[in-house]
Amino acid sequence: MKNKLAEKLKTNAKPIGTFFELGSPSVIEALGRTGLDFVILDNEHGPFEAESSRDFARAAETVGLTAIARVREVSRPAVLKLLDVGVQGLIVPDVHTVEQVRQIVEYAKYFPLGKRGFCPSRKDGWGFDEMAQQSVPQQMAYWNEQTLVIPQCETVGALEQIEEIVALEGVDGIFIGPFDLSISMGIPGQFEHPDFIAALERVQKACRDAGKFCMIFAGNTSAVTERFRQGYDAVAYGLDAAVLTAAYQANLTEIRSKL
Ligand code: 3PY
Ligand code: MG
Repeated sequence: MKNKLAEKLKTNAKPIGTFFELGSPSVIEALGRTGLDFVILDNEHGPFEAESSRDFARAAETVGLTAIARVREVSRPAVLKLLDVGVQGLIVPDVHTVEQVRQIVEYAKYFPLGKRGFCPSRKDGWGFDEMAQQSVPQQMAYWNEQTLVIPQCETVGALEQIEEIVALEGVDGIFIGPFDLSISMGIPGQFEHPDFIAALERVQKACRDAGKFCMIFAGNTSAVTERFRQGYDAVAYGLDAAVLTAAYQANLTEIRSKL
């Protein structure tokens, strides 16, 4: 299946996603009816693993949502299992060094960009989908283009080497994790701190200079619009459990105020 998120990033369509934590394919089906462009299957903070992520990826396909995954760690099995079950990109948390990013590219992209292991899998109908009838080099080129590799900038280490990280071939863009970045900088949650603002501007400039996209998390609706105004290419708005809770809270408060 074509990666619609990759297309939207190329055409500046301002895609909006959310973190998926609730761990039920039904939630994915519901999210697919909201106007969201993508979901991030959170294998870092969420309770589930690759086997469940397969069912979430399948549910996302039925409602036209792009499913990417936040990988639990930089390891070959963690990367391969998620990509082979059919997620269309990886967000890589807790990156500290350029070497870690090289490693993730090696696991996630096929030759010549990396050394991804080749195996027919759910992503290509176990070798029976149309694109799987092409030559092996053609298939590898196809998946390299379709598979987004997105390291997070959320540590001082990543920030200090962001120009080198984003320039790596095989890195498609950067995702800023404001919470962990601010914590790593010693200014937890101080998103208006001049050093934090300067850090974000540095990451955005590095992405622009390298011709790569820059994504960020935003916890409320006005922060989402503000981030797009600031030039971010995509925004992850909140997480499913929090948005659900906030909606019920607001509705219940309104109902009770009228009783
Ligand atoms: C962070 O803020 O640290 C994230 O990883 C995403 O919001
Ligand atoms: Mg984080």
